[in-house]
Order: sequence, then structure tokens, then C-alpha cells
Amino acid sequence: DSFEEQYYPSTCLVMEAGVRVLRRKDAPFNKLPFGRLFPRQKLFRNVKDIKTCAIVSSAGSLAGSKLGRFIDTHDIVMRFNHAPTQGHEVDVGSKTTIRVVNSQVVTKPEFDFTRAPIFRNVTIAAWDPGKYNGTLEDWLTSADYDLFTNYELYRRRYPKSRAFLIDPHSVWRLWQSLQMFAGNRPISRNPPSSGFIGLALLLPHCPQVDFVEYVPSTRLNGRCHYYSKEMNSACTFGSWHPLAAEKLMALDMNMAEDDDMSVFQFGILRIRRPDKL
Ligand code: NCC
Repeated sequence: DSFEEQYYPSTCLVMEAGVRVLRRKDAPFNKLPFGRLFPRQKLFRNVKDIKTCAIVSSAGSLAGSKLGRFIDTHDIVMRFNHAPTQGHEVDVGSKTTIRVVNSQVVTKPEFDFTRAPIFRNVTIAAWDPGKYNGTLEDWLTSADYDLFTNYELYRRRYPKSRAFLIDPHSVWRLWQSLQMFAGNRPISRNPPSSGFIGLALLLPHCPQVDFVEYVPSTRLNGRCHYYSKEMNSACTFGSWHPLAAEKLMALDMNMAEDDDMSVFQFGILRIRRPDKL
């Protein structure tokens, strides 16, 4: 392998953030009744058999992409929040292994997190940033949106579910990696988007990740989501989340060897996990 293939600084930076889900053995949860809600299982089963993963952004420019069949060939398919597959199979596929959901989606009644079929029979990784330097104890009482109540309801209702909470400290470490990548260009002092958190969470479990329509392709159409008619380019280029910096960093991680055809023409970033850090 060439030097370049072994050493991708941006990929290593993302890996080093160590984005992870909370486990029962983690303090302070090992001493709190709340921690017993965490699943005993690992995030993914049979990790050794995982060869390829797809991450499907919710971008409007996925509409008309016809990437559904390609997406469904991957061992793991990650989606976000309440992004549907039903009615969009041709463009986004129908397989879902894991959903990364933000704490608004867990808490706001319109998403019906504890009952809606879209959140059943898939792995859930829910996140809330909490305060930048807050302890995990602080987080339990001061999350941006109280995701704990519905998480508990969900876990009690479906004890066999694989529903996890993402370690908020690891979310902020990812923000720091992004800051490091951005160098002296300031990035917004808000957590990364679910998309970037999802990439960092998945990469340690997957030798090759195809991230679909994250870096905008030539299909760019100004729509926020493929599943709604809303026009809003801030969804693609960022306002609250440091989305533009995330996408530059993700593009820097791209290892597809076809002269930008796959990124800009097909909307597919291919990211390989480094063998060693
Ligand atoms: O829109 P959202 O994101 O659910 O999208 C999921 C991830 O897809 C990528 N994306 C999305 C749209 C687009 N045009 N380009 C993209 O690249 C991003 O990586 C994004 O993270 C979120 O990150 O959780 C977010 O959630 C929404 C919203 O809370 C949920 O969809 C529920 O309605 C946020 N929007 C608002 O709060 C209004 C969004 O800022 C971030």
C-alpha cells in the first residue's frame, strides 16, 4: 500500500474523536438505575462480517438519484431522524440498519418516537450535545431536549431493542477534531450535524463507508430533504451546525479513485478506515 493509503490525517482525526455509545459500565451510569436501561448488546452484531456500509444523508438532491439499489447492497445502512424509505425506495433504498436521531426527534410529539414504526426494529443511536464542558451528571439534568424520558419509555416498551445514547463528550471531541481540521478558520460553536456524528460512529465498525449525497453532487436542487418540497439551501450548506466544515473534512477523507466522478457525478464519498492510527 502506498503512503497515502496508509495515512489519511482527516480520517485519523475523526477516528481519534472516539464517537461512541454509552455502555452500562461507564461512570456515572454504572451507579445509576438509569444506566440499566442501556442494552447489554454491542452496537452491531457480527462486526467481523461487516465489509461495506452506506450512510444516506437526507439531502433533497437524493431525489431522482436512483441510488436505492446501490445503497441496499451494503451490509449496514445508516439513516437519520425520521427520513423515510417508503415511497422513495428507488432513490434511497429500503434497507435500514441504524438510525442516528437528534434529541428533538426523540422528544417532540410530532415524531412519536416511542411508537412510530419508523423507529422500530432498527438500531437507534440518539444524541444530545449538552453543555460543552458539562459532566455526564449535568447532562442528565440539562440536555438541550430531555431525551431521557422517551428513551426510558422506549426501552421499557421494547426491552429487546438496540437503542443507545451517544456519549455527548464524544460528540464534542468530534467538534474538536473538526476545529483542528479547520485550522485557523473558525467553525460555529455548535455540535456537528447528525450526518457527521453518524460517520464518526460508524467508521470504527466498518472498513469502507459510502456516504451518499453528503458532499453535494451535480444533482444539487436547493431542496432541504428528499422527502419534502421545502426549499432551503441552509440544510445543505449549514447555518447552525458547522456543516460546511464537516463536508470539507469529509471530502478530504474521500478515497474513491475516479477523478471526482463518484463524488460530484454520483454523489458518493468513499471513506476507508485506516488500518492503524
Ligand atoms: O435535516 P436532518 O438534520 O434530519 O438531516 C440529516 C443529515 O443529513 C445531512 N443533510 C441533510 C439535508 C441536506 N440538504 N444536506 C445534508 O447533508 C446532514 O448531515 C444532516 O445531519 C440533524 O443533523 O439532526 C438535522 O435534524 C434536523 C431536524 O431536527 C430533524 O430533521 C427533525 O425534523 C435539523 N433541522 C431543524 O432543526 C429545523 C437540522 O438542522 C439538522
